[in-house]
Amino acid sequence: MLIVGERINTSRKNILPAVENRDANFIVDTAKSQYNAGADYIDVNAGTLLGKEPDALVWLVKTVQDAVDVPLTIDSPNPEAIKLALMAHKGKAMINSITAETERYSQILPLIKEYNTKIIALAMDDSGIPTTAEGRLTAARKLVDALTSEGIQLDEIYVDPLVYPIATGSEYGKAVIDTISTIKKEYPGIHTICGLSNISHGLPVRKLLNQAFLVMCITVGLDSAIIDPLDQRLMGLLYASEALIGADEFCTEYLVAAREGKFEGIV
Ligand code: THG
Repeated sequence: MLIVGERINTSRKNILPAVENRDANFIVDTAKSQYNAGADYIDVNAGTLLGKEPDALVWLVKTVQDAVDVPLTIDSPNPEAIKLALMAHKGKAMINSITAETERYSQILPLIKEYNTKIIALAMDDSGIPTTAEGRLTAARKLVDALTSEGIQLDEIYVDPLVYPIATGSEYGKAVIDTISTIKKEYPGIHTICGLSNISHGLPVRKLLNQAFLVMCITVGLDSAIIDPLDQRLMGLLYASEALIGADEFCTEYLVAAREGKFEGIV
């Protein structure tokens, strides 16, 4: 499982002032704690700063990578900000994200090629975010077929079905599950990724829903997740589910996590 740490995002109340004040220590601590908890990539998102976003994103890339040897997912609606962030990035970045929307697609594709990045492919097109699995699959297939025809390898593509709150439509969880399972069958070797926490928006005891949803997604083949790696129970369920579904050969990752004490305090 490829784990992307989600905590460096200006939509979080502690991160916003830290970025505005260029508080490098706070950002480095947030990066290190996620890395030590098992994050393979760290997401950086300064999207709420709008006009000040490009400078902030470049500062985040440099600040994190000066302190921690970890690649980043560059999470931005702004292609210009993504380009500047990629210029500052060391190693193999992941762009978050491309879509099948005509404009977004044409702006992001050259960046994937020029900077040889991994890419998160959102299952949406010019008609918006489809609510059904079939609609998401149509958008995802169009996008994946276009990317592969440009020479991008399936192993570099992370399809994100886009998670909607089940409080706004009781079938939205199932739509994500069906999208993941179908994409994995149709494109062997491709990756799937989710930001899980949107599933529980508007409901009480959100962590319970996030945890159950992660297990369900892993069962049908989710192999990457944008999560808070400091949530020990979520991480425990992640390692356990991977071992149980046969995605962790010889249960190696589960055993290492147990030996490192990652499950202490949750059982
Ligand atoms: N797919 C892709 N990228 C994404 C998302 C996705 N990037 C942004 C988001 N979704 C994933 N990242 C976060 C980051 C922080 C939080 C949730 C998702 C978070 N949320 C708390 C909440 O919702 O209650 C807020 C807590 C706080 O304010 O501190 O922390 O789906 N490709």
